[in-house]
Amino acid sequence: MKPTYVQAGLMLLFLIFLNACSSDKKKSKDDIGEPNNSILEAGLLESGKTYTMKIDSVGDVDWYGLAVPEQGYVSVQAKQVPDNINLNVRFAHKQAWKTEKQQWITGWSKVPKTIPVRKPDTLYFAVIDDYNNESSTEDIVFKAAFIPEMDTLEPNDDPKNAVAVSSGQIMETYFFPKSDIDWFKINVDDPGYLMIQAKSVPENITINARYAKKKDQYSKVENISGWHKLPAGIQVTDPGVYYFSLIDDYNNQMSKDKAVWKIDNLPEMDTTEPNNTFKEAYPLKIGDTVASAIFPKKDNDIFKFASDSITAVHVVALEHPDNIKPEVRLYVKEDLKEKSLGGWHKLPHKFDLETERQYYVKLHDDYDNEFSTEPVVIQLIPAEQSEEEQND
Ligand SMILES: [Ca+2]
Ligand SMILES: [Ca+2]
Ligand SMILES: [Ca+2]
Ligand SMILES: [Ca+2]
Repeated sequence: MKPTYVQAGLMLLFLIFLNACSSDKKKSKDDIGEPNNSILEAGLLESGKTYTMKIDSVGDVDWYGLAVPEQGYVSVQAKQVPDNINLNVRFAHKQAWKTEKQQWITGWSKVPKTIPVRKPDTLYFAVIDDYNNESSTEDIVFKAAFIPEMDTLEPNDDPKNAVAVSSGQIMETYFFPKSDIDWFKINVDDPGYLMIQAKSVPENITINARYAKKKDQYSKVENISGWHKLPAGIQVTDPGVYYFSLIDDYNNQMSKDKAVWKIDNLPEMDTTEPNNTFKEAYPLKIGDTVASAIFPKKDNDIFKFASDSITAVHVVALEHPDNIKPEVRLYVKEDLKEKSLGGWHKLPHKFDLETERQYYVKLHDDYDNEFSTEPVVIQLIPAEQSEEEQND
């Protein structure tokens, strides 16, 4: 008897069911299998699920894809990698309509690797042995995972999308993934200082900050400081928009925990500023007392005075903050250049002078590693010839 259409239909369904079972079995072994040597053959992965793969011939390239539902990150990790294999991964977008089917968006880098992804898309990646000169029949266990965005201020990887902040505003940012850089900008109305301080930072992260500025509104943002660990301050003598970027110090750590920090625009507390160059030296007379703050870190305060008929001067510190160890150095102008007369001296210190000369005295903290908004108060006291010297 001929099977009815219904029977045939049922048989077909049964076969489909069997087939589904067997492919399920295959999937449960998580081998999404060769061939996957090009982006067009890439096996689509489920986020966070572990799979196995092999670099089973020299030069084997395995392609995979992962759906990215929204802005976030994609991480590729592997375990049980055979000793002779160094897995490298490179990410790409698919461009089906072009001759070159993959548009690379990163270089090759070691697994594990996490990259930011700004838009929903299917992200593809290729996995190889680093020099394409090793192979192994052993299984490598790997997974790719989508990590939702935790840093609501991203993307802020360059000055063009710097996040505007205001003085004292509590900021929460994330240094994720490795080599993440976060840009910010602040409008300075009143010259003084900018000071970035952290309240809490993930244990493995050391924030470094660098300041930058545009010469005018049409020019590029240019760095105006080196990288400094927090607290990181800078003197701002002109009003305007100041930029700054934050990174982990060696760009080799990342964290899904937040860093909490703020930037303050502090008013000038040091009436002798700006006094950071010999040209800007703050004028004193022998006998004067002056208060200046060593702020921010590495601040130098330069003063100038004329010796007139005086042959020696004591520089004494009448008061200074506990953390600051003031030191001074004497300079004189020679052939239009300032020349130091010896090294740094702890206070009090007596300097011998030639009469009728212009001198400069530079004040700093001994290791340039401390700063304070409280002033160092110094006085230049004309030295009487001591009795000892008179007796000579
Ligand atoms: Ca970030
Ligand atoms: Ca960033
Ligand atoms: Ca100062
Ligand atoms: Ca200064």
